[in-house]
Amino acid sequence: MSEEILNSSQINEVIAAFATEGKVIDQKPYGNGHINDTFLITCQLPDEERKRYILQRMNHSIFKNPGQLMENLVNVTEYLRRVIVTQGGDPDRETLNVVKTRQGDNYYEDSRHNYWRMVLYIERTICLEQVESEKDFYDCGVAFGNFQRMLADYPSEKLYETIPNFHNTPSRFRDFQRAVQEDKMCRAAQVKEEIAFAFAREKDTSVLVDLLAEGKLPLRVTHNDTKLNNILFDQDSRKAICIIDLDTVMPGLSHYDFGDSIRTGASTGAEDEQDLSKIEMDLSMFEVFTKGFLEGCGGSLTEKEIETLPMGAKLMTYECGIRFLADYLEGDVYYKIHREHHNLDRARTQFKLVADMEAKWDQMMAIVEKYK
Ligand code: ADP
Ligand code: GN1
Ligand code: MG
Repeated sequence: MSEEILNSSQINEVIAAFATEGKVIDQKPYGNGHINDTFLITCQLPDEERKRYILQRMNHSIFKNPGQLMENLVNVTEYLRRVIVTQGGDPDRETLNVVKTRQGDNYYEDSRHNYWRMVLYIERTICLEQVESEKDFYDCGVAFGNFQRMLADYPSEKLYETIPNFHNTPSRFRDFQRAVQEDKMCRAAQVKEEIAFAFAREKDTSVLVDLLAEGKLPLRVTHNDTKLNNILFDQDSRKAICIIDLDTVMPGLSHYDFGDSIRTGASTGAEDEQDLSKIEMDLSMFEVFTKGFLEGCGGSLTEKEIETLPMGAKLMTYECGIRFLADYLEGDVYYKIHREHHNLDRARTQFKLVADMEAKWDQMMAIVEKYK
């Protein structure tokens, strides 16, 4: 998505609105998120120490109500702080810490109606784009499971739905169908195979929402965007310490968090890999994450939830695929792209993963059965 390009003097003006410490000595674009514009800000303190901050322009065309989004973020992180302290953890490293504006607000609206927020940069951490070892991915499972457990008693009625129907796969399918019908960029004819792949799996889209409607799966407070680069590892201990990107914390199914992690962490290649022979769903990674996630959830998942986790992995991957393909058909208006056909490449990796999960379905089912 391409909003107005920002220049450094505009950014300096925005930084000045926040209650940072010291003198700003550097600011640069940062990270690989697909949605917000992220900057790393460095300030020099009087004693030669440095303090760093993450400044983000929230994507206002995706998050329609930045005020509600920030209220969620502040409430959830304050709640997590209290839980982390009770558990003897370090709340400055284990959750995000919002830096308010000099006026005391949670976010800043600039004169061009861009919405900005700031959090403390968590020092001595690493953010991975791809899993490097089974241990890393097991740790991710524990951390995402823990996140869900820590928020188990959070009053969900206090959470705004920042993106309605975020993981409602049938609704995502209807959006995809509309994009195919409208075919705004006249690209549908070139991607017939991918469109057919998606249409052939329409009946799967409602499996989880139907179980929820029938009362067979519980609604929980979930993160909803548990891709690998939304977790920070401690540089020294290599432990997964902090879950970030809390914009979509909303009521959801545990499958959403499980599935989106499998989609990214158990894939043998990058989300935008062009050589599809490099893309598979690694069963050992699937297993270590399952083990970690269930441990992190502290035994709270029901038998039905556990036995349907493979469907969470498949549907989150499929849903992501149809979202990328819909965006390609609509002219790349949602996700940031860095090359032509980027969204198509991303959709293809997701569909390759879905096909591989279907081929490995019995083994995936046997793994979750083992941990039930
Ligand atoms: P997006 O919604 O665009 O994905 P994120 O909030 O995930 O935005 O931030 C983008 C990237 O910035 C992350 O993947 C991570 O690398 C980095 N990042 C974000 N917040 C922090 C933080 N508090 N400390 C360190 N790195 C961070
Ligand atoms: C986006 O914000 P980021 O890059 O962590 C998207 C997710 C997708 C993901 C695909 C708010 O996540 O839903 O699964 O890209 N976030 C939003 O990589 O749409
Ligand atoms: Mg992110």
